[in-house]
Amino acid sequence: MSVKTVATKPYLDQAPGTSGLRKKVPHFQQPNYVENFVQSIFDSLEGFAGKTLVVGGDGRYFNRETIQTVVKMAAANGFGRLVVGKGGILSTPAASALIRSLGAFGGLILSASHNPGGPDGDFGIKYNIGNGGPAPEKITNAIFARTRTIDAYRIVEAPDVDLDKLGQTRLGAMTVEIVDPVADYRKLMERLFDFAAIRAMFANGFTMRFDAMSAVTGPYAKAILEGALGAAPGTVINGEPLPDFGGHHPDPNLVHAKHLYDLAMSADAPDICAASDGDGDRNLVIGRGMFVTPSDSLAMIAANAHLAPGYAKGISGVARSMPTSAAADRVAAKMGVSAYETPTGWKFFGNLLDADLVTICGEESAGTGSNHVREKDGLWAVLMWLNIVAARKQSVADIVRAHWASYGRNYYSRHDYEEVDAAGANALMGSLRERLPTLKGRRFGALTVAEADDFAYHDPVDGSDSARQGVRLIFADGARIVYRLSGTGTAGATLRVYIERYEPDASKQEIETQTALADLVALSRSIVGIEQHTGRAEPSVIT
Ligand code: VG1
Ligand code: CO
Repeated sequence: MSVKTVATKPYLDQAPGTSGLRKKVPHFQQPNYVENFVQSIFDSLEGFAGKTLVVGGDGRYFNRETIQTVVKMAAANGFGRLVVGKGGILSTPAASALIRSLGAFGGLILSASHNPGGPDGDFGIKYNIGNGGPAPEKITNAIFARTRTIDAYRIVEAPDVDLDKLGQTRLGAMTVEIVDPVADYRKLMERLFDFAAIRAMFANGFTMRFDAMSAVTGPYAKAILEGALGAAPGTVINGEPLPDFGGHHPDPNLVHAKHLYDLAMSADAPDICAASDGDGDRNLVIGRGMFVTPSDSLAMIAANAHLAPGYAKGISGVARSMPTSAAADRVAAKMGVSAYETPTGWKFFGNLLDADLVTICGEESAGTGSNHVREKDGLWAVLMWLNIVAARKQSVADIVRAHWASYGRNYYSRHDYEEVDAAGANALMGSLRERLPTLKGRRFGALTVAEADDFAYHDPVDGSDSARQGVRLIFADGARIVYRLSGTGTAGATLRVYIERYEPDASKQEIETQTALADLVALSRSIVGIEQHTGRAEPSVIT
């Protein structure tokens, strides 16, 4: 088997964002674009000779081609074993689980998550380390630096590997192993949750609809919900992963999964409706007549996790990303466990989980997870809710209302101004950052700014610092407006505005969310001049 060294020139735009490198498919299809990035990853790592690399993706367009490239480059760079999900499929949480159970050196996950796929859609490559989690900034910074100087990559000349045939083959000195993408993950879920109780609940007439959005979760959801748990056939819809997700936007939010929301609010709603995103790490949970916001879901899972066998001993702590509502903090305080606030992106939870400072983590962007892997996990969150409902023998709506009554409700919404002009968005953030010192103490109608800062994080485990992670305006009554620019978009800039207000009074907890937040929403626009800077009077997506 001959190893070729191929000369190449750097691309200057290969900076990993919130979750790996994400670009449009045609961008990735430029000559050597994938090869440069993959070689830069390998060049930034040490000590992997003879070790195992896990590779898989969400099945989107360009997944298979990229896997073939990775296989040949991994062999040329000296990995000993490459483990790939059959058909090139591995959900993000399943890849994380596999890296951990195999004791692999790391893994490459190919996905652009909830962004559309297809020839003109999005693609992405992310490196995960041996704990199963996204590489920390120290590594992603090194990878980016390498992409800017790279002058050659290594690849073996060999025919493509058959990704659809289970079993082992050899490529030079490296073993290539095609594995069932679901088996390992399913066993892990069986260990964490009370499958017998959930199965009995389905046998007694509990109903569910799970929309896999023609993305990666279909095979997992069918095997676990309809297979192991006995949910009625047809519970899982859009269960076949398609390279273009059927032309849909596989983002499980109230905009792109509106049909599910409408079903959950209808007269013949199932007991629970749920969905997951392109790569299977996000979740949407809607009980009959009751949407559970992701921030609330995190708090409620933290409060009830002990009902699941895998968490019966209790939790060590809870972490949330800074823009996520503070609902989980109240649970942690009452339980007497620690609460951490991190920058956006799952990579910041890894150290806290490894050090057992926290058990449960979550983000407002429909991500929840635990120490079972080092990624957020969509199906895990859904199974956790099923376990909680089975154990409490209450509806989702009753559990949510009981939680608000005892902890208070954090009204919460995120307003996204998507694909706006990048210069305008940067100017908005720049001028807001400049004005920060002058905002503290100022009054806007009934609202007084108590704190105004740019969030900075000091990692208590490795001592690393991450600055400029989002601007927070915190008001005297604890309400918040947070501004940050997305790090996952592939066109223009996306301004995210996060709005939150706490309501302890149980008689005022059933107001429609946008109504409850109306004053803050209006201020969120006027205070920074969103329309002047972006040309948008209204957000494109409200979740
Ligand atoms: C978004 C979310 C963030 C999440 C990230 C990756 O990032 O806000 O919470 O961790 O996507 O999720 P940003 O930088 O666009 O706000 V996924 O499911 O796209 O891997
Ligand atoms: Co995702």
